[in-house]
Amino acid sequence: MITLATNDDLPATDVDPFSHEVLEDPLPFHAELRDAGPVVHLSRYDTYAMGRYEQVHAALVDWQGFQSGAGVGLSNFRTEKPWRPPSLLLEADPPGHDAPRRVLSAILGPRALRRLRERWFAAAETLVDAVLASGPEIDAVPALAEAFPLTVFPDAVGIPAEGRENLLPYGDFLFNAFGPHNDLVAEATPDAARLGAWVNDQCARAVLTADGFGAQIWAAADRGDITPDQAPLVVRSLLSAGVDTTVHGLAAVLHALATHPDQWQRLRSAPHLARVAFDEAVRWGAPVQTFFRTATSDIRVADTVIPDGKKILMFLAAANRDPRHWPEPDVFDLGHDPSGHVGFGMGIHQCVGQHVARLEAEALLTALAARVGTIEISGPTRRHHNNTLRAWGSLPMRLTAAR
Ligand code: OVM
Repeated sequence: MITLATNDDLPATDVDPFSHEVLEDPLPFHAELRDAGPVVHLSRYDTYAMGRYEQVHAALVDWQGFQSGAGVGLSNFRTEKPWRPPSLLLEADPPGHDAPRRVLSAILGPRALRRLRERWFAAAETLVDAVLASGPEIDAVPALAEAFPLTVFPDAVGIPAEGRENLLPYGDFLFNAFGPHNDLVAEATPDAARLGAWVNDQCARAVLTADGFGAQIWAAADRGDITPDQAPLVVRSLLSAGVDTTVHGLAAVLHALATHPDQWQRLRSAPHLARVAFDEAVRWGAPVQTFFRTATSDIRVADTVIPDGKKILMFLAAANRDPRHWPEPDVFDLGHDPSGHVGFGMGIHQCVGQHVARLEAEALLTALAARVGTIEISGPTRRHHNNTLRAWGSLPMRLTAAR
């Protein structure tokens, strides 16, 4: 590798950000990364890393300099064959990216979601009543964080009931696959082809209900807004990005509220803060921790020149807690203004499903705030390790009904 003179001062680390030690608690590594400088070389992967808000934000909005089309994982599609056909949204650049993006933005936009609002609020109320009836102690991961998205989202897409148990394992594998080929990937690889085939089968027009997001994507193909061969891949994006992300986003906000009783009481007395609570949890907990980009030329960042074709790992989670940007980054507080956080990304790829995620969170938190008096951790919590997601495996909680 040619090391340019200007790179002589580039800080380097041989820490593996995808090791179990870092995945268990990434916060100390994130602080080291930010303090080391605006760009750090990850020697283990010959990759560049950014942990500060300023550079992560700048890279996210510079799609010309930091492309997605070579993959947003460690694997470089310029030289390696992707494990599945690339996403037309996530793993694409303009101009190809734009038509699928426009189609999905309209289908998942705030106006389009209005018709789901009442149904999702009612579903959340039913779920919370059932959880409260099941006893005071629950595991909030399966009982709430997984149960609610799985109750409303697959129906909204319009996939059949059969096989929905494949959704979470598929997402878990997909988000692991953005990282290196470590034990997390190896352990799930035997199932990946079967899960991928099942997901692909759900994207066909014939299996989708007439009124869901999936059918609306096919209708966009009928109008000529996308081509018919693009439609199943756009449906696949919904099934890829729409389940595990919201599950772990909801788990993050539930954990935050259970460990901050003052913020929980604040939410109860001002339930309109449900959306702020969720965005603050996405900032503070960052369910999607990292994504890569690829340098499209020798590109200067601060005093470093990142060579053409190198992968850059953007630590969204570290940027969301950068004290150079945020006044109280490590505090979870409904009085914060979390806007500008990069937990949903930023720029042309910023989460197209964020309004869906916020509506799910608003429905669930509103139902909880109206029915639950106290919410506290009641046993040992357990993390679930994933190369991209910051996830909870178990959140034992005691819920008491509001009086
Ligand atoms: C996609 C996709 C998959 C995973 C994540 C994501 C966070 C998108 O297939 O388009 O965005």
